[in-house]
Amino acid sequence: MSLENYAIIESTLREGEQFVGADFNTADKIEIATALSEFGAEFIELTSPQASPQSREDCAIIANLGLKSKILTHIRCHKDDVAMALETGVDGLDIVIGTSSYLREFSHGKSIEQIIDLAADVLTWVRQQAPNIILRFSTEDSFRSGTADLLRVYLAIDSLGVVNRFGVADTVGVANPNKVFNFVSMLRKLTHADIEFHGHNDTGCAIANAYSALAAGATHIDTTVLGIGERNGITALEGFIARMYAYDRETVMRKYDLTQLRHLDEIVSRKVGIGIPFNHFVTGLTAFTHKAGIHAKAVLNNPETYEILNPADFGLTRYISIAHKLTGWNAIKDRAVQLGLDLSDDTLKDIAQHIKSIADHKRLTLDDVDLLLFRWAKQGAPDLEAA
Ligand code: HCA
Ligand code: CU
Repeated sequence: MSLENYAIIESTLREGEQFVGADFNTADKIEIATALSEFGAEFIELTSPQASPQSREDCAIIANLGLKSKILTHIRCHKDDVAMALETGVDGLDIVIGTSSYLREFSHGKSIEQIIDLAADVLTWVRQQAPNIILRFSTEDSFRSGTADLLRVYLAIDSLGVVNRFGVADTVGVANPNKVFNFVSMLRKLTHADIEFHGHNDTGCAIANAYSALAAGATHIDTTVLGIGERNGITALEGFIARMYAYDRETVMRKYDLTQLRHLDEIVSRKVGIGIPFNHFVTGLTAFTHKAGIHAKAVLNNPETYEILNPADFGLTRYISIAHKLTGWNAIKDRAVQLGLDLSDDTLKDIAQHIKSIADHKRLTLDDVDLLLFRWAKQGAPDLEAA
């Protein structure tokens, strides 16, 4: 597969606004949209202008900021929503309608025939109103919809030739990479428009599912910063980037300014009142921390031994943790060199053993290790009983 032409539809200002902690005001949205554009997100998706008067105003404000990213808004399959969205000056409309039996029964109450008729009417009308608008049509809860039903809907819309992109949505996080691959492959063979994947992370597959979608011929992936969204969210931007970097580093580095990721995470985490999870992709506190002596030694010789992501490409640095019982003398030596201390290898091995024996009994900090190294350099081996 050749995955160079995918685009990110960054939905922090739409799906992300549905995260329980999110309550973005106009200034917040401008700051986030500007940072996303600087990062290089090809598209930014905004909450429907129908959601509230302020949402409507903000859509127009962001659509008119002149950002590099194209601005989309996410609306229901209604002409009223379309008309209001077109007035805001956005570049594209992401239209969605539910197709699963749950949504048909408990949400809008329409049959598959009615969905096709409504979608055909609305989408054709949009194309007449706005010949150049980017138009996407998506089925909510695609992976719990009958495949035959879904194909009927997509094929009927495809035959109209009015949409630029189809969306496939794993609304409840039920899909897995095989299912996504199979369905998107089938859609790719049978239809002509681009394909977008939107995947929730309830069962931990959102990033893998997005990758599978691309492998099967999808062209657009929905993400949010820190993965925020309904419940536990969707494909995290940082995780998706990490995945694509592991696949093809050059393409990712050419398309996006990776050094902006940490900044983006800081902005969003502050605004939604959560910390960046310690184990988050790329930006988490421990993402580039090495601990065991065996790892530390190899990483000091060649970081790639234990790193698929180079922290420097993200404007970040690696950290080698040395103040613990799994430490090794190579890592201690590296620290001694950083501190400007000249200690022989034999001495450093003794120091490492000494640290291990202390760490078996109490928690150490880097300051403790530094103190020990300074003392040892100045006074030689301490009286072990006293240490
Ligand atoms: C929603 C549901 C949605 C839509 C995705 C899409 C989902 O909140 O409206 O438009 O492709 O997960 O199905 O986010
Ligand atoms: Cu969603």
